[in-house]
Amino acid sequence: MSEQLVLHEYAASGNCYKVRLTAALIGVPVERREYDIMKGETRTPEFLAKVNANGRIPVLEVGDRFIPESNAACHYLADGSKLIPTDRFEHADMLRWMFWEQYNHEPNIATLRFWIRLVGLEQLNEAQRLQMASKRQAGNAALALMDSHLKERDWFVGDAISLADICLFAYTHVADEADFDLELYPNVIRWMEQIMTMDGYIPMEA
Ligand SMILES: N[C@@H](CCC(=O)N[C@@H](CS)C(=O)NCC(=O)O)C(=O)O
Repeated sequence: MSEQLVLHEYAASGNCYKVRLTAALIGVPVERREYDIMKGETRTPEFLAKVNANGRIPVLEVGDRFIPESNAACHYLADGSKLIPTDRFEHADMLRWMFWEQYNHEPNIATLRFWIRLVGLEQLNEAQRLQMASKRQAGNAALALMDSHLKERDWFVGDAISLADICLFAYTHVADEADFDLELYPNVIRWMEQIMTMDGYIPMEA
C-alpha cells in the first residue's frame, strides 16, 4: 500500500483491535494514534470536524482521507488479500457475517464488556442496568449461533480464514471479560485457538 496509514484508536477497543489484527495478518504497517474515549477525546470539535463526524473510533486515515467503521477499515486493508474470498457468493457470505457481527454480536457482547470492565457496574445509569439482562440473553444467543455454525467447519466462510473470522474474533475472545462463559461453546473455543496460533497473530494488548 503506497499511502500512509494511520489508525485512530483506543487500545482496549475490540473494534480497533480488528483493524490492527487484519493489518498484522497481511503484514501491512499501520501507525497508531491513541485517544482516551473515557475522557471524550473523540468528541472534540477538531475530531468531529476532521476525523469522524460520528465521534467514534476506529478510523483509518488513508493519505488525506478517513474511513470510520471498523469493518469497512478492515475491508480496505484486506482488499486483494487472501482474507477476502474471490468467489462472489463467499464474498457476500463474508459480508453477511460482518453485518451480523455489528447488529447481533457487538451491541450485546462489546457493550456489556464496556459497561462491566471499563465503566464499572456502580457507574451505570438506570437505563443501562435495565438493558443488561436482554443484552446477556442476546449475547448468549449470538455465541450459540456461532458455535452451531462452527460445529462442522473450521472457518465462518468456505475453508479458509476471512474477515468474517477476524471481525467476529475481536469481541468473542474477550467475552469472558463481560462474564460470558465461553466453556459453553466448545466449537467457538476451537476456532479461537486456530486464530491465536496463526502466523502474524497479535494479541489485543489491553
Ligand atoms: N460500528 C462502529 C462502532 C464504533 C464504536 O462504538 N467505537 C467506540 C469504541 S469501541 C467509541 O469510539 N466510543 C467513544 C464514544 O462513543 O464517544 C465500528 O465498528 O467502528
